[in-house]
Amino acid sequence: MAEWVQILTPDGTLKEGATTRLSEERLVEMYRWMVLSRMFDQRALSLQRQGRIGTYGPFSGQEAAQVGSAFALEKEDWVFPTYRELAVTFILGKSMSSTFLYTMGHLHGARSPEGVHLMPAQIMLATQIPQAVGAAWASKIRGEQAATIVYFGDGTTSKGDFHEGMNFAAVLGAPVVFFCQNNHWAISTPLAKQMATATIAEKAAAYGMPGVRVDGNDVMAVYEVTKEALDRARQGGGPTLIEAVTYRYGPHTTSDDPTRYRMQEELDEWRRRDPIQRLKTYLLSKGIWDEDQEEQLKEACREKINREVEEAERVSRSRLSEVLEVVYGELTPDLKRQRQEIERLGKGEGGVTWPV
Ligand SMILES: Cc1ncc(C[n+]2csc(CCOP(=O)(O)OP(=O)(O)O)c2C)c(N)n1
Ligand SMILES: [Mg+2]
Repeated sequence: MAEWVQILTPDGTLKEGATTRLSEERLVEMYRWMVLSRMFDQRALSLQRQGRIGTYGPFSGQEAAQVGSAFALEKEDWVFPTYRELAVTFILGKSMSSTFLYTMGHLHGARSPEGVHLMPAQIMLATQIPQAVGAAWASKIRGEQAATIVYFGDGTTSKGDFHEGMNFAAVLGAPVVFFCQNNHWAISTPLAKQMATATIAEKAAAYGMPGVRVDGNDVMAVYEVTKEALDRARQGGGPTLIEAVTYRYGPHTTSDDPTRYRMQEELDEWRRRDPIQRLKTYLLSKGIWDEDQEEQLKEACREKINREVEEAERVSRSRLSEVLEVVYGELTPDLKRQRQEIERLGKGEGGVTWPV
């Protein structure tokens, strides 16, 4: 395996000579977020199977990459996520109920909380990358102390927008961190069919920026490399590419069946490097966590997730006319005409029975 930054090894002990600047309290806080995120993920999967939410893209296995990087962010920073970074959005303050609403096709589910620099989840691969570079460049021009982080997957590095974004960021010295969650698969396409380089991090050299490869299942190492990159960006040191090496346990989305293209042995191998189990082992060995606390945490998470599901299910369905209302502050003449058409259809003309 190519070189990477690692602090916490899969057996839950610190690598020889490695230290973390994270306090015990912060580590416990990270652990709580990781457990809550995994339980959310499992619940969402089961809700989809019951037909209570729509298509869902699970992220179990990738909690350390998400929680570690989110903990390195400052309030002023800008965040551009994909569909996969739900744990990041929870830490930034997006509620789980609004995420459930999103998966139910409710328009308000895409909304970020007021005052939080979080963009909506991007599904069109890589398109968020040049946008994030633009946002970072704007921060630089305005002389703000903010950095931008943009998330994407391994497969996304094959798109032109990734290369354009990387080049512009380096040329402009934009304060942006490119955070790639290399989970080894782009739906059913494995990494080896995606690129001919040994790592994603090494691509940074071609653009003139640092590239860092990190054990993405090691929350301490992910925090460390992300914090360093964000601090450097805020201090005028320009962009960084981070490759967090991790694995998704579940299907790409609920419409996918990974048993058709992935070997069980590969999954078993990654489960032995589980990000949550290794942090738990560490916390137990330090005496800052015990099985009673574990039980209490799981019970509290279950209750919280139940409340969030109930809250989402209480919200009435989006009205069809809302799709027009959320585009502009004031409707354009063309959208007004479309609204009239929707109202006409809603009255039953054309046999349509959607809520309008
Ligand atoms: C422009 C574009 N092309 C194709 C797709 C369909 N698509 C959705 S996710 C995906 C694979 C993405 O893989 P990766 O970048 O590794 O991210 P991951 O889903 O593994 O987190 C593809 C091809 C899309 N959403 N957008
Ligand atoms: Mg991937």
